[in-house]
Amino acid sequence: MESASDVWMLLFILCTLNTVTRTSKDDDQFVYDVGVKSTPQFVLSKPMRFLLYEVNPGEGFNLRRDVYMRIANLVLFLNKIEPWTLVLPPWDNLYHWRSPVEQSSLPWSTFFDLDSLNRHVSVMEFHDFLEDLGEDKKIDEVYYLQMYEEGWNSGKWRERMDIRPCTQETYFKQDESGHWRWSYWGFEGVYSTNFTCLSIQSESTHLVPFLTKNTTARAEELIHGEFSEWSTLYWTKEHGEAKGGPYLAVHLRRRDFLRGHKDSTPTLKEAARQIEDILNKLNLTTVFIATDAPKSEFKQLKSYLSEYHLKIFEPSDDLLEKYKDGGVAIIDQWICAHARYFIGTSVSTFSFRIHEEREILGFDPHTTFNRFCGSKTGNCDQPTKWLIQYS
Ligand code: GFB
Repeated sequence: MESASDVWMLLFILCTLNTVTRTSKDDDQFVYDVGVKSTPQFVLSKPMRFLLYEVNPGEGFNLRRDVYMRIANLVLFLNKIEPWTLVLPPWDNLYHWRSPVEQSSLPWSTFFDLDSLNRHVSVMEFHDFLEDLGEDKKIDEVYYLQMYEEGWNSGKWRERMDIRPCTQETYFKQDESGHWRWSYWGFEGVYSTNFTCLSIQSESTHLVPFLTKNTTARAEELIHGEFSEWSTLYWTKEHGEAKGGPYLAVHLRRRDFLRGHKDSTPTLKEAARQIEDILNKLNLTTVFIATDAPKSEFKQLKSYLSEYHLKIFEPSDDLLEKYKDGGVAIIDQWICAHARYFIGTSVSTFSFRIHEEREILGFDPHTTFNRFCGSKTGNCDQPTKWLIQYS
């Protein structure tokens, strides 16, 4: 999907646990129990290494899902060389989560099926990882990824990485004993003994040589570009023929998008005009609205479309307590994914994930890869059609 490379500021946290023990023998492959919870068995004999990451604090749920895929693919490549487990960063009071329910330090199992994630690469929850660390919650190394101070230099993109002084104040602080500390999503007592800023201009999988050799040499010299991040993802069935329920679904992003993307985000009146147009073309009368708009804006939108049936998903208090804001967002996305036709908001990763679900479900791409046009433009470029390649 859309490149998130400009925003996936991450910190990598590396740790090695020497708790791998052999548990059984399968032909000539040894199967190892890695000594940690929620982690599948490995067939490698080297000690397990752990990769933990974090994303810029202000980023939202779907952008984080995108970053997860990038890091998971990095771990996939790391595992070709030695056994690595991806430690999942807890979900902690995200900026966009506004409901009053408690949403701090949430494990990934709140929203995702870990067994499914484990089928791609070995993952574990942060709290399980800490339990395995024991009393001394020491992490070996922290790399704080930053942009090059001088930008792209020659103005041309080229892969490179260098250990550099930190270009700005980071949220890691060193205590009197020299330990580097940060809040670690509300888990106390975690620290690292090494903290390094790494200027980076690179695709995630190009970190493989750096992480496996763990060198402090100029890492760009170690990079080679033969890996395609997605080359291991393939589909063997044919494209489906999903039709969807008899409703139009839209994802209408508001709030920070009205400031950050004001040219491509429509006014409510303009959105209503575009919704009405499509409803008439499709001969439909019902539209499902997924939105982060405040209630007052939804009311206003409704007033512009009074001849049609406008639906939103409003969870009861019990459901909200159970699913939290992240779960409610997934439900919104799932309803959008099953509509006859979908219109999203330009550059929203929330909309991109709906495109992806619909493409997987087998909808005609013309019913999926659509977006609202901003008020000024009238008509606009539609989203790139990221189609599954079936083999
Ligand atoms: O998902 P997300 O990364 O998508 O962030 P963008 C938007 C968040 O806002 C979601 C809420 O995770 C939800 O918490 N939200 C947005 C919604 N639309 C809806 C909706 O229709 N229904 C529900 N239930 N919730 C990026 C952010 O947002 O936009 C960045 O990740 C930054 O932090 C950037 O703000 C400008 O790609 O839309």
